Amino acid sequence: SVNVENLSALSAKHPKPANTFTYGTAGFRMKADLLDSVIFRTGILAALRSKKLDGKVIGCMITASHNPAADNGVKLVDPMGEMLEGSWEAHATALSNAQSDEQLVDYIHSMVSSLKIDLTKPANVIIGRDTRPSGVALVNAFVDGLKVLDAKSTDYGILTTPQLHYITRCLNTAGTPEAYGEPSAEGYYKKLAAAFKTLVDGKTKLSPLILDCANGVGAPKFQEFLPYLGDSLSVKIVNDDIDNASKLNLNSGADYVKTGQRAPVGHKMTPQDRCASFDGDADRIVYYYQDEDGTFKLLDGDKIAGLAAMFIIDLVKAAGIDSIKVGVVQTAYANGASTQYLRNTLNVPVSCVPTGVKHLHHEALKYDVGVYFEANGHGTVVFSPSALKTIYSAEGSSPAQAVAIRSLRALSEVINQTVGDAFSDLLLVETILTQKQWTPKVWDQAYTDLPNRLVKVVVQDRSIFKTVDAERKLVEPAGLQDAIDAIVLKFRDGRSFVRPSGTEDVVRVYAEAATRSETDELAHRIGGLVF
Ligand code: 16G
Ligand code: ZN
Repeated sequence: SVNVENLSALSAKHPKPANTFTYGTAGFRMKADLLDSVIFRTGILAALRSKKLDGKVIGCMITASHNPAADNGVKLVDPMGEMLEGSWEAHATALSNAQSDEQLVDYIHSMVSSLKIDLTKPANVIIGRDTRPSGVALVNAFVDGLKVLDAKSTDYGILTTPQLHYITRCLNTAGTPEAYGEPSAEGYYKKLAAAFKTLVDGKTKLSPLILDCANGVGAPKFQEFLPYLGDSLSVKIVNDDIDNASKLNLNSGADYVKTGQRAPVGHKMTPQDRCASFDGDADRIVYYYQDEDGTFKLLDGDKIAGLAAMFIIDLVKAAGIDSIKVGVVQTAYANGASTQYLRNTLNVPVSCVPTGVKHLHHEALKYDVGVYFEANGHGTVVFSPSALKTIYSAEGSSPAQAVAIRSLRALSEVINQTVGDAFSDLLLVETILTQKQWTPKVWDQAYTDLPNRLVKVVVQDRSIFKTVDAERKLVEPAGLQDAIDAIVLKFRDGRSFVRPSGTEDVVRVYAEAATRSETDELAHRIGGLVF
C-alpha cells in the first residue's frame, strides 16, 4: 500500500484550494495559480497509470495551448502517444478534488484494488512544458506527485506538445518492429526533415512561408528545426518573442486567426504571401493569404483535410495500391462546403464525431488511411498497420508507380501519427503545394467556404444542454431543437447547432448559410433561443 507519511509530507507542500476541478477534453486547464495541487495529484495518477501498464512510459505535458499567458494546464499521454484513456479522466478528476490526505489515500487504494494495479511495479514518466513562466514550478509539483509512488521521471524541458507525444511513443516502441524513431527532439527533427527532403526532392522550391508562432514554444523549436531542413524549405518566422510572456497568443496564433478570420500582428501581408499560424503549443496550424483586392482568405483545418485527402487518394492510385481506402473524419464545425467537396468531388467517406481530438483520432483508426482535422487546425493522418504493410511491401510495376510508393512511405514518416502536429502538418501542406507548384489561391479553389459564424452564449447552467448525433442535435432542453430546426429551414444552405463547451463555461452556437448577412442573422436568432 501507499506510504502515507511520505504522501502527507509531499502533499503538505501542495495544499488544495476550495475550487472544484475537472479533467476535460483539454486535460486540466485554468489560471496557473490554481493548478499546483491539481498537478501534484496528476503526478500521482501518472505513476499509477504507468504501474498499471507494467512500467510503460507515460507522458505529461504542461501547457495551456492557445489560452492567455496567465493560464496553464496539464495533459497526460498514453504509451503510443495517444491521449490518456477516457476512463482514467474520471480518476484524474476524483484525485484532484479529494478534500484531505485521507481521502486521497483512500481513492488511490480504491483504484489499486478496482483496477488491479501492482504498486511494486516500476513507473516511468516523461515531462515536457511550453514557454509559460509558470511551467517550471508546475513541473516540480508534478515531480512531487511522482515521488509519492517512487516513479522515475525524465524532464525534457521545453517541447511542443506533439514532440512530447512523439517521444513517448518512441520510448515505448524502441527495439520493437513498431519502433517510431529516436526519443529526442533531435530524433524528431531528423525523421521529419529526411522524409520532407524525399518528398520535395527535385521540385522547384516555393517562395518563403511567413510563419506566425504566436510568441510560443513553436518559435524556438521551429528555429531549432530549420538547420535540419537545410535548403529544402524557406521560412520567415514572425511573432517569436518568448521572453515577454504576456505576448503569448496575443493578437496572433492559429486560434486568433481562425476565430477572428483575420491576419495576426507582426507581418504586413501582401497578395504574394503564403502565411501560416501555429497555436501556443504548436499542435494546430492554419494557413491564409490575401486576395488581389485585399480580402483576407483563410485555409483552415477543413481546407488542409481536403488538400491532404485529395493528395493521398491520387498517390494511392498512382502507386497501383488503391485497395487502400482513405476516409476523412470531421466534427460538426466542419464547413458544409468542405463536407460536400469530400463526399461529392473526392468521393471519399466522411464521418462526423464529437469535438475533441480523442474522438477524431479513434474514428480515423477505422480507415486504412484516416485523415482527421478539426476546423480549428488540429489534425493529422493515421495509417493503419495493414496500410503501412502494403505501402512498405509494394514494389510497383513501373517507374511512376515506384515513385508514388516512395512518396507514400515518406508521407507516413513526415506525418506525426500520434496527434495533430503543426510542424508535421506544415511539412505535409508544403509538400503538396511544392509537388503541385500551387499558390494558396489555387489550393483555395477546391471549394468555396459557406459564410459561418461562431458565437458564445453565457448561460446560467450549461449542463442542461444535452446533444446527440455528434453534437449536431440537442435532446435537452426539451423543444429547443424543434425551435432551432424551424428557424434553420428559413435560410438558404442554413445549418446551425448548439453545444455546451467542454473547456469554457459557455454554450457555443454555430451557424452557416448562403450569404454573410443570412449567416449573421441565423446565428443571432439561434443565439436568442438559447439565451
Ligand atoms: C480542446 C480540444 C480541441 C477542441 C476544443 C473545443 C483536444 C486535445 N483539444 O481544446 O480539439 O477543439 O477543446 O473546445 O482534444 P470547446 O469544447 O470549448 O468548444
Ligand atoms: Zn494547442
